Amino acid sequence: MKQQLEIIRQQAMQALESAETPAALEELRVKLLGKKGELTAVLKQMGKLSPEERPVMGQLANSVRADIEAKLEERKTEIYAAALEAKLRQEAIDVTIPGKAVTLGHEHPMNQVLQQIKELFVGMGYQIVDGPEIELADYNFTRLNIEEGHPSRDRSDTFYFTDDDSLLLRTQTSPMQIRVMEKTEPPICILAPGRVYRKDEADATHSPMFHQIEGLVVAENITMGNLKGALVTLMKQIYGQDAIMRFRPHHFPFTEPSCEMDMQCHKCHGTGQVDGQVCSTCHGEGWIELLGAGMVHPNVLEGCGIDPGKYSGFAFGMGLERMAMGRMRINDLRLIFDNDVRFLNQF
Ligand code: 2NM
Repeated sequence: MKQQLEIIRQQAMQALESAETPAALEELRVKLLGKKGELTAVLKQMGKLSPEERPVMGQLANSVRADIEAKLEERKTEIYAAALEAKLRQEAIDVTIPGKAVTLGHEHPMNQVLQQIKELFVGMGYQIVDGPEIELADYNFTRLNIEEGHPSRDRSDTFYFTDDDSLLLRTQTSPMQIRVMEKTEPPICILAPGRVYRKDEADATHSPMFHQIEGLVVAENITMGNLKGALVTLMKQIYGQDAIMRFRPHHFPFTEPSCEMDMQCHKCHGTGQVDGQVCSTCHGEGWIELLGAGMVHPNVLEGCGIDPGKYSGFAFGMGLERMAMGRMRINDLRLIFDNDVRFLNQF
């Protein structure tokens, strides 16, 4: 019997040592220690032993059981550790593999031109001002000397919010100039860029929403010469030092006198023709219209509490998209709003 027990111990140790899975271990535990197991089978024969032998064999059997249990525990720990190790190795992340490249965007071409214009004017001492896109008709029209019944007030041209036509989406950024003038004692020197809205069908040159940049300078002794200086400086900065400008008389309700500024066409150099064909850039005009401007109307100054006898001012307004299109040689306004990266990536 002693021999039997020693054999069980020895074989158990070997079997446990070579078990590689939790399932194999469990199988061995049942086979060795279970009710129908090998050790139990031996212990059942204890009754046949003499009273002297019984405690000795009992002790031996207990030590065999203890050894098997200890070995089971040891192998269980080892197998779990090995399984964990394998799992970790399998799931390991190789932090040295290069990641997916993030493609960085860049400023929209229109905003690049806006930024350039803002920087130039800030350099000349202008302050950038911002204001509401939902405006009172009073600020958008009346106080800009635009009389009742003027075509720009028409419901087919302007987005109104109310039946009495008192609240609207601003059609220009000039209401901002009014807001500044009524609050500020001259000298005033501001630039007001922003979105404006007009009921236009979208085509290559029109959009119901576009951007305007308007400027205003009010102080003592401001003349048309100051206006020309500021605008020629701006255009040469944007279109090149060799750009040629002209001023034409025009009419705006809010300025007197008023003018428009054109740039000589860079493609046909003012001739309107390229290789005997009508120039496609200026449509044969020889000039490209850039902006409107003028000396602020005395009615407008007075309406803001500024004495037109003491102060004078100039103002100008231009379309940002049109500037960007000329600067970046873009031929369709809609490309600016589509936000197609294939287009945007070219700038
Ligand atoms: C333009 C053309 C000419 C203009 C006038 C004013 C104000 F408020 F001072 F009267 N702001 N902007 C102005 C003048 C705008 O846009 C084509």
